[in-house]
Amino acid sequence: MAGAKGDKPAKADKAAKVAAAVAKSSKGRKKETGLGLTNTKDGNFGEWYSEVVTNGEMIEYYEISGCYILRPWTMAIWDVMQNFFDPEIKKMNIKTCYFPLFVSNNVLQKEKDHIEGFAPEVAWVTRSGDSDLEVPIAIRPTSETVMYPYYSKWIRGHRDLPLKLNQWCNVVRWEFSNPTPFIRSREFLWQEGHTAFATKEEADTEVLQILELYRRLYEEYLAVPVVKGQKSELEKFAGGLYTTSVEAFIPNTGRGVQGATSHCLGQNFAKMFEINFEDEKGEKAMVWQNSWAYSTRTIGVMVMVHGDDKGLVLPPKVSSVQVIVVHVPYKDADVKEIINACSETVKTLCDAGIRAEADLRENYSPGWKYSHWEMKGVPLRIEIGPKDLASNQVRAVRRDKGTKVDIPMAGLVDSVNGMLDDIQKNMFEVAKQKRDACIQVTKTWDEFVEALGQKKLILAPWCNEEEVEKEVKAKTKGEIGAAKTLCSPFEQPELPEGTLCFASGKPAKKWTYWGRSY
Ligand code: 87F
Repeated sequence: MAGAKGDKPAKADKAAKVAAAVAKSSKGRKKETGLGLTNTKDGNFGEWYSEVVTNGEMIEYYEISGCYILRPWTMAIWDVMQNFFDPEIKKMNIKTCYFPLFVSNNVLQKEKDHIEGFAPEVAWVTRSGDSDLEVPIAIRPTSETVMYPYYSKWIRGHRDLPLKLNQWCNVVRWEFSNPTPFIRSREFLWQEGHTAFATKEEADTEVLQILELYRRLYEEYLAVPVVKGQKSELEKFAGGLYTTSVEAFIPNTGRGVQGATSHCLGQNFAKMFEINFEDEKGEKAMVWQNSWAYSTRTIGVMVMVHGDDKGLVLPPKVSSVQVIVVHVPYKDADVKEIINACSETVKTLCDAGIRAEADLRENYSPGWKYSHWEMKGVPLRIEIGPKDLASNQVRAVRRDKGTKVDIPMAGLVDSVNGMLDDIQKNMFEVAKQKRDACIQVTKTWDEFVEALGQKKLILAPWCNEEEVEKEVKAKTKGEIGAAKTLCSPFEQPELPEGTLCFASGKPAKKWTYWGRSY
């Protein structure tokens, strides 16, 4: 991935920054590090991203390349998403399970045709202690081959169907290109759903139900606009029948990013793993299968879309702290009284179900705390000083817009709830406007090449031929990666008779999004 920071945090940079900040600190407080980011989102996106996730305390870099420590600030977001998604799939009668991390070579190879392209990414355990294992054991890169032998065993008759399982787990894919926290890491967390049905219709219906949950996860929780659509034959999961996805876009880099996928596997795996059942007529039939997943990549997309030059900007719905209360002590003021007011405020908010905390540390100045919590992306800051106390109000500052308002203590909960709702809405609207401003309709090859150079999200009429997509890929191959199809949106603009494919000049079959991607 071009334009994104690779492996190592710029340690030297960081040390220099801290030293400079300490030197600048007029009050000479040792801990005053000035905090700000050294890179801007527009200036050097890759370095900016790396700084945002580390300074925001989401990620710590680890000594093994491509592996990252997910800190509590990250896991709290993951928890909120899981607390939305898991009950939704349970309503669909999907059950939780857990299969082992390891796969034998034998079983992994069963999926040979489909695993072929992925083989270089499979990690193996070859030794225990000093002795070599008799046969190496693979670490799951995904769990089709782990699970489906047991689907074959468990499914006998039509009464065993549907079989609908989901597991929350880690997987390992030994990527070699440009590791990036959340977006491309060698180990990541995800949920993987694997379902089997008696009919294709049931499978088709579920594919879209799950995709809609993924859309809601992005749009309602992460405030990131996505496009629902179908992958091309070249970009779909080769083991399946068809792949649907939600696609996000990062305006700063001009790259699309596959947000989550929901596949209809058809009967390919049923054939390979002999997942058969006796139908109602007593005849032998093969199951229809789906698989679907979203991963910790979702969090990286959210950071890239919303973050700014002050750091993270978290949507209220997923932020582990929605309101940070900071006391502003003035000389001669009654500090105790201010601190009490802060604690009272936090209690009032927490009692109303708002995730609020106070930062009452005395060895940091209010200014330092403001930048600290801005860096961590907390949606709303409440400041309380002597003047606020006197007039029975607090000062509220929004992370998304930076706007400040005084709100009366009476009715605080309603005001804060209103502001949090508005921040959530506004973040989505702003992200959508920025995304939409990048969409470029192109009808000819020349327009396409120009738009690609301008980092656009391209919507073009296409003949839907695999050879043509391969040609486009080959012709746009460059240092920063080739253009490919992202998806054909389910919501198709009108395609008038006689519209031609932008690339081949043949009759166009559908509108498709194209671009570089992560
Ligand atoms: C890497 C190594 C080995 C992707 C891999 O999308 C195998 C694979 O099968 C592999 N990378 N895939 C495709 C995964 C398909 C599918 N699996 C279940 C999903 C959703 C969850």
